[in-house]
Amino acid sequence: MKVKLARDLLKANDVLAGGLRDRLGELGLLAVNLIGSPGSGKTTLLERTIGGLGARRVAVVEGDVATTLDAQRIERTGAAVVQVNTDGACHLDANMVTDAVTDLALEGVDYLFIENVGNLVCPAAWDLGEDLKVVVSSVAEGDEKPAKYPRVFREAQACVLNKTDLIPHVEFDAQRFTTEVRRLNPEAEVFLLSAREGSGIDKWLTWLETRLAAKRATR
Ligand SMILES: Nc1nc2c(ncn2[C@@H]2O[C@H](COP(=O)(O)OP(=O)(O)O)[C@@H](O)[C@H]2O)c(=O)[nH]1
Ligand SMILES: [Mg+2]
Repeated sequence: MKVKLARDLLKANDVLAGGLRDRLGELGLLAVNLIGSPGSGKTTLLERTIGGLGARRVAVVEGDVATTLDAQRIERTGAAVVQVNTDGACHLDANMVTDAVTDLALEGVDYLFIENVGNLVCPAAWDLGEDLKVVVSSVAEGDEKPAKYPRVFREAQACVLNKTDLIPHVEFDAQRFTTEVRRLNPEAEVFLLSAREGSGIDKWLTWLETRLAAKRATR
């Protein structure tokens, strides 16, 4: 029975996510679901990405268990943002995001970024109507994370390895990390970057622009 309940919940979520995907598709924007551990640098990556793309082109849904701290950071960039507090839940679901986007003016926006609750496990199972899932990992977490948490690395269209500026200070084998990601998911793009210092950001921004153009070309 428990298994059936979980399946029904996921099915209901998928129906809602499909509706949201259609709506976002009509608006012609690219929706990106950022998934990663707490502290991997999702919000810093967003701040840096908004700086590169231009605040007027970006809207953000911030997911956290509690507080509006991340939404306050995004607000300072000038991008439109709404915070969702899950009150204990370890992931966002399509219902929360559908509700959140009604508070965002999306006309003229090119990108909707959804920062999921910091967690490498739960968010992988929940479709949020996004076009792309991106997993954000950092060198401070260790190079074996793809092997230990394979599902999210398998499902993501891209993997950002953040905090490369710290490699000289931590034991991290970037080759081992990327080899494992490629083994799990040969199609995934892998970006090695430092959201704090900006190195490697250009390739990430170019990839986003390419994906946006590709989505619009199929409309
Ligand atoms: N050294 C370094 N620190 C970073 C980098 N990106 C984020 N951080 C720091 O890591 C901590 C967590 O970052 P945050 O963006 O809040 O992570 P989130 O919980 O995934 O949203 C903060 O202290 C950031 O300043 C980076 O590229 N290099
Ligand atoms: Mg954050």
